[in-house]
Formats: sequence, C-alpha cells, structure tokens
Amino acid sequence: MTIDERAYDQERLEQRLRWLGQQGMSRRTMLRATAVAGGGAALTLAVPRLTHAEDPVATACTGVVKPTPPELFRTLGTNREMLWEAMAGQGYLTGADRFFVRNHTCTPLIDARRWRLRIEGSGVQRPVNLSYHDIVDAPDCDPVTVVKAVECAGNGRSFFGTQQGTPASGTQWRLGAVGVAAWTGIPLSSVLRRAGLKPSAVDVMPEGLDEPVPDQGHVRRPLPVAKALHPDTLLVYAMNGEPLPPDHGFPVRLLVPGWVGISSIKWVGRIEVSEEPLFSPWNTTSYRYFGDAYPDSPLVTEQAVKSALELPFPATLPAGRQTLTGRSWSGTGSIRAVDVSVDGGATWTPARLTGPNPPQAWVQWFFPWSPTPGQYVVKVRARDSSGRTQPATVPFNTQGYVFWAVVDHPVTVR
Ligand SMILES: Nc1nc2c(c(=O)[nH]1)N[C@H]1C(S)=C(S)[C@@H](COP(=O)(O)O)O[C@H]1N2
Ligand SMILES: [Mo]
Repeated sequence: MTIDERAYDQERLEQRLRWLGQQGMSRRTMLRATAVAGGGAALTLAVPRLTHAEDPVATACTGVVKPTPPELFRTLGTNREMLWEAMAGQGYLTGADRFFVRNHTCTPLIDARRWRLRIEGSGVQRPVNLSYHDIVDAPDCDPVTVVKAVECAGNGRSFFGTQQGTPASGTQWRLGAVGVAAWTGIPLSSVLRRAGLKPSAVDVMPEGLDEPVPDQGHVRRPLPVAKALHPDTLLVYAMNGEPLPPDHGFPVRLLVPGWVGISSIKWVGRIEVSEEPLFSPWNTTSYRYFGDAYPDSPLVTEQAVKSALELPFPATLPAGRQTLTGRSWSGTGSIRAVDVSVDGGATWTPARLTGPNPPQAWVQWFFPWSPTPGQYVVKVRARDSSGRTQPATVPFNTQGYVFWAVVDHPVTVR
C-alpha cells in the first residue's frame, strides 16, 4: 500500500491493464482503454454501474444557498470565490459566511433524516447503510476535529493567462478558492472497517448526491485505500463547530487534507470500495497535468505552497506607514518562512509570522510598509516544511491546475 498517489497511479494503470487482459481484451483495445487523455469514458465502461437509491433524498438544484454578497465573494458561474480583502481583520479560521464554494452543478438540499451513506463494492465483506445518527453518534469511535485547508486545484488558474501569457481553460479563479476551517467528523477508516474492508481492496470512491454532471455522472473520484485509511481522512459533519452548511456538503462530506479539493466529496451518498482499480472522469480526463511539460500526464493530488495578500486585486492604498497582512499555506506541511518584495522582486524582506501554523492549513503574517505615491507590484514568496519555495513561474498545464508561482499583486499608492 502506498500513500503517494502519483506512484500508486502507475500501479493502478498496470492493475487495470492486467484486469482488462483477463477480460480477454486485445492489447490495442486495452491501450485505448487506458490511454489517459480522453480515456475516461472507455475506462468507466467496464466498471459495473451501481445505482443510487431509488428514493431521492435531495431536492432539485437551487444554486448556492448561503448569501454571497459582493463585498465577500466574486461569482464565477456556479462557484463563489472568496475575496481576500474579506479576510483582513478576521481570525485564524475562515467563517462559513466567507468560505468559497465550488459546485460542479449546484447545492442539493438534503433531508438528514432520510439521508443514507451506502458503503459497498467488491472491497468490503458486507455492504452497510449508515444513517446520519450512525455517523454523528458513532458507537465505535470518538469525533475528531482537525484544522485544515480545503483548496480547489484550479485556485490561481487565471494567473497562467495574466502572468505567464498562456491562459488555461476552466474557472478563472484568482487566489480565493481556498479556506481553512475546523472540521469535525469520524475517520473514514472506522466506517470502512464496519463494512469489513478486505485486505485486497485497492480503491475507495466516494460519490456525491448532487445532480450529475452532463455526460460525466455524479461527482466522484477514487482514493487509494492507504489515503482513505489515513487518520485525518474524515467523514465530516461539522464546520467551525456548527452543522455543515448545505453549500459545504450537509449532511456529510469527505475531508482529504492536503489533497486537491475535488478529493473532499460533498454530500456523500455512496462509497464504492473495490478490489479493482477505479476510474472516473475526475481522475482521467480532468485533475491530471496535461501539456508539453508533463509527458506522463500525472495525477493532480497534493496542493503546493502559496501566498495571498489580504487586499483587493488590484489594490489602492494611501501613502505612509501601514501594515500589509496576508496568509501562506501548503498541502505538504506547515510554513517555514515568508518573504515580501515591494520592488518587483529585486529585494526581499521577511514577513513576521503570527498565530497558529499547523500543517496543511495556513499561517497569518504581517509586513510593515511606508510607501510613497506610485505604482507597485507586491510579491509574496513562502517556503514550507517540505523545503519547497514558491517559484517565479510554473510550467503550463492545459487545465491550469495548482498555480503556485509568486503572484504579482498590483498596488497603486496615492
Ligand atoms: N459532490 C461534490 N463534491 C465536491 C464538489 C462538487 O461539485 N460536488 N466540488 C469539489 C471541488 S472541485 C472542490 S474545490 C471542493 C470545494 O469545497 P467547498 O465548496 O466546500 O469550498 O469540493 C469538492 N467536492
Ligand atoms: Mo476544485
């Protein structure tokens, strides 16, 4: 068992080739079926289709449910991007009133009394059907609370175009598709054990109850079993001490810390556990790095180290003494150092870190500045505990995932 999904994904493809071979497929069909680019449909064809419960627990699409006023959010299609200036003066956590929303379709309104979570597939000894009560008052384990970021893989995507001159397709996020909350739930491992997880299980695929995406089906993405068993991988029912809000997955969502947001499936209704490698559009045709820099089209799995200023984009500031504030975060550890440049990158000065700095979340920092009137580009560069420092540029990938280069923040001082 490996927890490095990049390495596991190679194994997953090899397992799949062997399995397709046993099904008597020709080598040409096998290669076509496992070709990563555009292979999603072919790959999912051979997987037995398990259907949703007949009795719907979710009402029709209503879009985003919570208020998302323009002082706090920017609307991007079905999504809401947090405005970074809305985090200035806030505490460590992102309140549910400010937390970004990324919906492939829209927020379902689910009746928790009728909601069930079905765990089934060849990787468990017996399918189980759990109620909300079974999760919230789980008899066999105590609730766990973790402070972790959820960040969209596409966060920062617009900078591929505006900063590097190579626009990428998809939602044009600036840096506001990230938030940090205290998430309470029970380890996914505890419910997998209740279903009698087999040692031969390889993939665990949670599936959302939101409306299916046209031609792609319900939002779902397999996790290697080792990541599913990680003690911080939770079935979450509370956010910052309150029941999970509808937009963030009520009644229950998955939380997969450090990994791209798509892993943290909201409104989970079914988890398929399989002895065969699993595929969905979300680990074949999307959430992979495609492009000249990535001949092997690796999976997008871990989040990188990034930084944001708590200022409008672009910002206008008065001249004179003031303090710039912001936050830096990483999917692979905690933050070691943050440097700021106000002269376009010629010189760098350390920012002062303050407050909590847990792994896979963020740290707040501040930087005293006394500018005279003029045009500035403010740059912030963080280094994390895995030793990675934000680079000046990142290689292009066609779907614009994980833009982690230093962002040029335009500031006019009057
Ligand atoms: N069922 C379901 N789960 C989902 C999604 C979705 O559209 N449907 N979006 C994913 C993506 S792409 C991200 S970035 C996170 C966003 O979580 P949030 O909306 O709570 O901020 O949820 C993930 N889980
Ligand atoms: Mo996302």
